[in-house]
Formats: sequence, structure tokens, C-alpha cells
Amino acid sequence: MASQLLASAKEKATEMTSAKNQKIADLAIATKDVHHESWRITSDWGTKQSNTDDWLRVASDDHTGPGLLEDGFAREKIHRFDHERIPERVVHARGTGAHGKFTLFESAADVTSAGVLTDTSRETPVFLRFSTVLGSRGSADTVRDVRGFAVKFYTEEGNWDIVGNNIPVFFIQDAMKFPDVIHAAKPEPHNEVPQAQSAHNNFWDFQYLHPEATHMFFWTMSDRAIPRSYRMMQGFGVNTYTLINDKNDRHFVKFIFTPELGVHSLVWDEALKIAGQDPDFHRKDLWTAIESGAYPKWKFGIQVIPEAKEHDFDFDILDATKVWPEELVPIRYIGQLELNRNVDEFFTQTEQSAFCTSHIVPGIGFSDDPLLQGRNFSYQDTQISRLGVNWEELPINKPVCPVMNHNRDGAMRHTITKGTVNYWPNRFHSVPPATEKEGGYVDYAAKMAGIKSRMRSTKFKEHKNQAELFYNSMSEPEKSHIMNALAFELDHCDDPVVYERMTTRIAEIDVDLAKSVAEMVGGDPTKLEQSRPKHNKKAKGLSQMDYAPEKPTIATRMVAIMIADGYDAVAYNGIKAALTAAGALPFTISPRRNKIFAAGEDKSTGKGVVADHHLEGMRSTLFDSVFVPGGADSIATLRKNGRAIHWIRESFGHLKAIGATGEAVQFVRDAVDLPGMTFSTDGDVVDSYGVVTASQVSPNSFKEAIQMAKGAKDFV
Ligand code: HDD
Repeated sequence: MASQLLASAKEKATEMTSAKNQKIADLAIATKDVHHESWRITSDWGTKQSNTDDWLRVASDDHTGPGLLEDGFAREKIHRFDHERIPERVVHARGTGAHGKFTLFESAADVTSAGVLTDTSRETPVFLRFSTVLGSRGSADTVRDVRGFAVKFYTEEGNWDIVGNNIPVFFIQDAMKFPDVIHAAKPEPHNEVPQAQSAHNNFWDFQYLHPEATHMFFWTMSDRAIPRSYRMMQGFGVNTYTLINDKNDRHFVKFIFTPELGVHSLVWDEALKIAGQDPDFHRKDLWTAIESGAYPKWKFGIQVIPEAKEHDFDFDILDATKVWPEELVPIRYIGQLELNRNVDEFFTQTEQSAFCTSHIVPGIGFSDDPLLQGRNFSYQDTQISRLGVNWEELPINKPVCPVMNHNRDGAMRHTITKGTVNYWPNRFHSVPPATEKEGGYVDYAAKMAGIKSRMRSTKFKEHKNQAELFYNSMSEPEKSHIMNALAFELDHCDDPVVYERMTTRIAEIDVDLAKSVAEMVGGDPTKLEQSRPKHNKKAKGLSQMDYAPEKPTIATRMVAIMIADGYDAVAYNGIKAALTAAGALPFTISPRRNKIFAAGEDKSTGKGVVADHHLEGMRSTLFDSVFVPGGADSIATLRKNGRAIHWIRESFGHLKAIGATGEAVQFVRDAVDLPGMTFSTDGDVVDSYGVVTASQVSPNSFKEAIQMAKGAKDFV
């Protein structure tokens, strides 16, 4: 059922999205479809093959002889296979991407001349790649890590890349430190352990030795680093860029994407389990949402500071370890990004997609942010080693506007440039490059003065105020998640120097937090003191609680309906229909994936229901919610099934909505009965746990419960 729903939604989606998107039309030229019945297999040189299974050899009926080198077909097949792999990204190796569009609902012409940010009639095609940072290509999606949020805008004036993260700050201030922070965070060099984890000695050793990383590690220990879905996290350009308008006024700018669905996270126990139970959890989630037509959307915002006000803040606005608090610099939301099409092939689109911070278009410029300056060097360089010098000719990276220059040759050059000259000017073409009016990129003429030295400006030396601002702005549950995350991570460090020193760093931000962590991981809490005076300030926009969904929805939420023989068909069919109508994805789970029969249904003549999964094949962690219809026999069977009981208990522990009707109400109550828990007379949990189990289930109350539990989950 769910798959039929997906298939028809997919057709609709494909029709709707390909029509307008110039990049999709462009990619179609390079696309071939293997699903045609009539094609015949050929070698790469085009000759049809009569056999692709047996190597040409000297043989007879009673003797299998040696293979012949002469067999070009066999050699080609093996050679091609031997060379299928390319280097994975040195960071952000694990990721997934999708196509979409960017539209503008308010022109930013007052601050920029960029067409993509001023022309409200445009639909700019985009490709967005999400990623984790530390793990290899095959690592799990739900690890604790920063998530990459890299957007390529295929604008009429050239590609514009925002290579961002889901966290607005970074570990370091100067790009020259990047190899150190990444070496320290990636698996340790002697044994390549641990994979995709920051919970190890080297990572935390680095954090202590670099006070500038303090703000960032508070973010990575927060719930932001274990998102529920790529669709439910923010994206930040992180670095400070500039915008230049028609009058040649320059503003500093930060770019922000905020998801329509709100910002939500997993709970840590869930994240740990999902990493093993379904390492592809996030990529499947994104894929399914797009296939089912529930296109994820983000509001696009800018924070701008006029050039003249650069020094009006107590932090340096070019320092990537700092946010621009919204109270000081409000976010102006001007556009929308929507993802509406999955890739046709992972390798040629997602894997070969390549981003460069240095790719900008007229109206957008850089700042002297020292991290950005170094990034502008690094990305082009890394693409050359990963994809080759002609990487921008690959279909996914090619701009939709004309590309014409005298860059030539190199490995795997595709374009055939006609003409007898390859330099400029030449006797055939001496038309000067485009002026600003003609769309040429003209660098902002900034006045520069300074001393050549390896130094950072004074304000770059303050590292603690915003770390405290972030921590103070968390809700109590978010604070306790940070405590637990620090306790988990430092528990995985076995060198006392590492965990003891870290507790002193935490004490600079909040001594109570430091004491709790020291109690858990080792270190002497009594020796810790608030070593830096606190400012006790808070700011909005830092806590996830500030990002509730604009329009609550359960579309694409995965709901498990648990049944066994003798289930109540009315309740089962009713809830399934209601969930489907609301765009949620119901899955039937039962003790076996063979037909399950309803109460009163004749096993020899009845149609039965074929479950999507059996109880051992799936885990509660992979669903947003569980519903158990009544039916005396069904519940009697489930009561005897340890896995069924565990499903309920685990869902409860992970703060999910649990619905039950009839006999299932008592079953759910018994399963989650914990000391100190109280139920109301109709079976709802009313006390202390913040989780909803509704006994008088109407489809609507259950839908609300899913929404509420999802919200509660972030905060409880
Ligand atoms: Fe980076 C990849 C984001 C600092 C060097 N980075 C990469 C990707 C993202 C980011 C999202 C994956 C792009 C994709 O999906 O292909 N990086 C950031 C952010 C940073 C940052 C938000 C801080 C503001 N990065 C940073 C520095 C350097 C690099 C300071 C080097 C000096 N990053 C790279 C890289 C990668 C990369 C080595 C690896 C693969 C790639 O570029 O294409 O060049």
C-alpha cells in the first residue's frame, strides 16, 4: 500500500518538477535509461556482445582450459570494475542529495544586485547535498556530528554555492587549523578507531587545547548534532560573506535556511540504536518524503550589517566561531528553497556533485573572514584530486548558463572547442570581457592597510561569552541532553588528562554543568569553580524550542500498527485510513509476515492482511509512533511476545505517541507501567512523563498525539 502511494505520488512529482527546472532538462541530455526492453548489451566501444558470462577460453567437453588475454570484452568488464571507486571526500564523505528550486518572495535589491536575490519572478534550480562530517562513505547517518548543508544554485549568472552546515559556528577561526581539527576528530591514526565519532581522546584533547572551539563543542553536544531528519534541521552559510548593491554599497551577510517542519532531533538512545538498525535512516527519510510528494522546504534568510557598522559589536563579525545574535541583527526571510526530485543515479549526481565556497555571482562577495579565505583555496583544490581538473564539466556541476573561456585540455576533457586559437585576446576575438553592466563580476574595491604578519585581531581572542550565551539559552531538557552528551563522550576517553582538563574548560562556562560531568566521568567536582564570571545573558534562535513547525503535520511520519491474529478490523482499518489521508505512512507489524486474520475472519476463505514487517525484522526506533488496535486474541498473543512488549516500552522511553483501543489499552498500560507513573481513569498517562497514550482513540486525537509527542520529544 505504502509503495503504491509512493509510486503514484512519484509520477505526479516528476511531471510537476521537470517541466520548469532548467537543470533537470540539462541533465536529461546526459541520461540514459536501463529500463528499455529493446536494448542489447554492448561493450563500451559499442559492439553488441553475444555473451557476457563466459571468458573466451581454450576448452573442450571434458576440459576447461585457460582464459585468453585476447578477450577484450572480458578484460574491459574487469578493468572497468577494478576502477569503479574514486577517492571519497576527505571530510563530509557520507551524504545524500536532491534537486529542487529556489524562489524569492521579497527582493533584496536594497543590499545586492544578484539576480538570484532580487528577481522575484525567477525559479532557480538547486542541488542540495546533506552530509555528516567525520564518517567514511559507508558510515551511519545518525551519529553525533555536524551535518553538511551544501547548496548549489544554478543561476542565470553562473553557479553560486553556499557550502554550509546545520550549526552556525565552527571549531576554528583560521583555515590553517583545518587539517589539525579534522585529524584530531577523524579516527585515530594508529588503529583507525573510532569510526564517525567524536567520542575519543584526540577529539577532546584538541577541544581543550583550542579554547576557540568551546562555543562549537557546546553546539555539537546539543541535540542539533543528532537531527531526526535532514528535513528538520537548519542550514547556515557559517562564514561572513558580503552583498553589494547597484549603488556599490557593501553589507556583511550571513545566510540562513530554516525548515518549514521545525527543528527536531532524535534522543541519544534512539540515535545510537538506529545507527546499527538502519544506517541509511536519514537518506531513506529524505528519499521517501520526496517520492511521496511531501517536499521539504526551508525559508531562506539573510542577516545584514552595513559596512560602516563592522566594528559596532563586542565580537568580530568575521569570526566564524561567533553567531550574530538575532536581537542585534534580525534575520530577514526573503526566499524559499524546496527539494522536489530525487536523483536518478547516486554516483553521477550526488557523489560527483562538488561545491566551492569561491563560487559566487555578481552582487555577492567574500569578506576577510580568515576561515572563508582559506576555504576559497581548499575546495577547488580538493575537487581536482577527487574528480579531476575538468570536474565542472560533469553534468551535475555544469552551470546552466554558457561557459566560454580558454581553459583547455586536462584529463577527461569533454567539450570540443572549435577555432584555431586558445588564448585571449587574439586576432579573431578581442572583444573585452563583460563590464559590470554587461554582467561581468567586478571585485569590490576595498581599501586595505595593515602589517604583514601571522596574527588575529583582538576580538578574535575572546572565546567563552557566546558558548555561555548558547548554554544559557537552552531549555532545561536541552541542558540535560548536553550534560549527558558530554558525559557520554568523555566516558569514551580513557586518558585522564583529557577528561579531567575538559571539566575545567566546561567550568569556565557553567560550573554546575562541569561538576555534573566530572561526577560522571571522573575528575574532582569539589575542585571545580566558576573560573570565569558569568554574564547570564540569553539570546533567541539558539534553542530548538524557538523553531516549532509553522503548520503542524504528520505527513511522512512513520506509524507502526501492531496486530496479531484476532485483531479488531474496524479499529485497524479506521486508523490506517485516517493516517493515510493525513499523508502519514502506516506500516503493519505483526509476529509474522504471513497473512494475519481479523477477529471473526475465516482463515480458509478470508483475505487476511499481509504485514509489512514482522516484529523481529523491524524495531520501534525506526517509527515515529505505534498504534495497537484491540482484539482479545490479538492482544493475548502480543502479551506473550517479549519483542512486542519491548516495542511498546522502547517507544515510550523514546517519547513517542502510543495509541491503543479496546483490549490494547491495558496491554500498553502494563507494558509501560513504571514506578511513580499514574494513569487517568480512561488510561491516559497524565503524570510526569510528557508522553501521550490516548485510550479513547479517535483518528484525530491520535494525529494530535503524534504531533504533540514529536514536540514533547524535543523538550522532555
Ligand atoms: Fe568544508 C567539504 C562545510 C570549513 C575544506 N565542507 C565540505 C562540505 C561541507 C562543508 C558541507 C561537503 C560538501 C559536499 O557535500 O560535497 N566546511 C564547511 C563549513 C565550514 C568548513 C560550514 C566552516 C565554516 N572546509 C572548511 C575549511 C576547510 C574545508 C576551513 C579547509 C581549509 N570542506 C573542505 C574540503 C571539502 C569540504 C576538504 C571535502 C570535500 C569537498 O571539500 O568537496 O575541501
